[in-house]
Amino acid sequence: MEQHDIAVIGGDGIGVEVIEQGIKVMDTLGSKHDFNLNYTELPWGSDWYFKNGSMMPTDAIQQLSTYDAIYLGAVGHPDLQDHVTLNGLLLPIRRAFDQYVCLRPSVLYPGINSPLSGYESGDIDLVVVRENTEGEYANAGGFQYLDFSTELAVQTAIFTRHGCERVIKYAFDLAVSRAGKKRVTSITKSNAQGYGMVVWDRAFERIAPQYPGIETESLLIDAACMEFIRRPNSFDVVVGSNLFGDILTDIGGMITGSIGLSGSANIDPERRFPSMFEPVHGSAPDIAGKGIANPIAAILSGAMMLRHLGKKAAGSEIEAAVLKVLGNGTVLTPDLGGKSNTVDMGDSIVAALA
Ligand code: GGG
Repeated sequence: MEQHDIAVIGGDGIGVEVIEQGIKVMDTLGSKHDFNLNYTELPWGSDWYFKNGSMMPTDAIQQLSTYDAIYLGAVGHPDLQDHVTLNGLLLPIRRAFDQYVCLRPSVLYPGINSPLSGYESGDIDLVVVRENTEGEYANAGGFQYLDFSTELAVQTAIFTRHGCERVIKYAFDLAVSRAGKKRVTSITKSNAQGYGMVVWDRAFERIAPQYPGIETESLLIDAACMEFIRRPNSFDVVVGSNLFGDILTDIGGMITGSIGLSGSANIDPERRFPSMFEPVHGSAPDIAGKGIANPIAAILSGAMMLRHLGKKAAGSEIEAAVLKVLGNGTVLTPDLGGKSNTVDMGDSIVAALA
């Protein structure tokens, strides 16, 4: 039986609740698909911060490097500033392991109503490929005169030719492999951001001709936000910078019914380091502890992890079970208009696997 060592960081808020369901679902398939996931729970996040003064230990990256993959819930706590939680855990992990591709699909599933009228299941089926290690989330900048009336900050976005080209190339390869519209949309803002985004555009223009079978378009981020609402069915693969990808995938979640359905993968495509799988949503402190969070985003992130580990059939089986449960429409969490709880949803997906 194949063994895989998985580092589990439930993190904060609903992160812990939804990850439990993901583990339950994945474990259901182990013996059928000949794998065993050995989980190590790492109690890092905001509670760790309150006790130790940091979001994770100083040797966290060293510890994580020994695992085959990382399965993460969420970070964010109402008593901690968000830049502390994000810069103390999520972003350093993505950078340290060069997880330069963040894959975030947005699919309108059976039984789910889009808030946009006129779209049926399957009409919206796009994937955002978000640059995940540099751009606007590069750790470059600083404060001066903090707490004085002259307080100032410099926040620098980093766009390298290498960083842009590799993620754009990944997006094109994905468009070739998907049974989609064979279309790559580049998201930019080079009219206003006349340096970094110009390097981005130039990389896109250099890579695109290498894929003559793929249609291309380039949209400014503001227009892209509008077009995600106006013509979401026209998109196939969308490639954008770290910040733009982050924003667009929240819109992608909402137009496909709920961000509680959006899984994601932070991937090192060269497989030198562990990749990390996490729901797109955050810790949702308003519903944390109530047991009503939708675990599907975490469950679908688990399916992406299994695919990455080479267990493609198991990943597909989980996706099919999710579609079956949503299509039945009897077990729905409150974000989808239902009254079921987190465990009910996890259990019904396990039952659908059987
Ligand atoms: N599930 C991951 C999580 O906690 N996300 C919160 C967040 O703000 N993420 C920003 C990002 O993905 O860059």
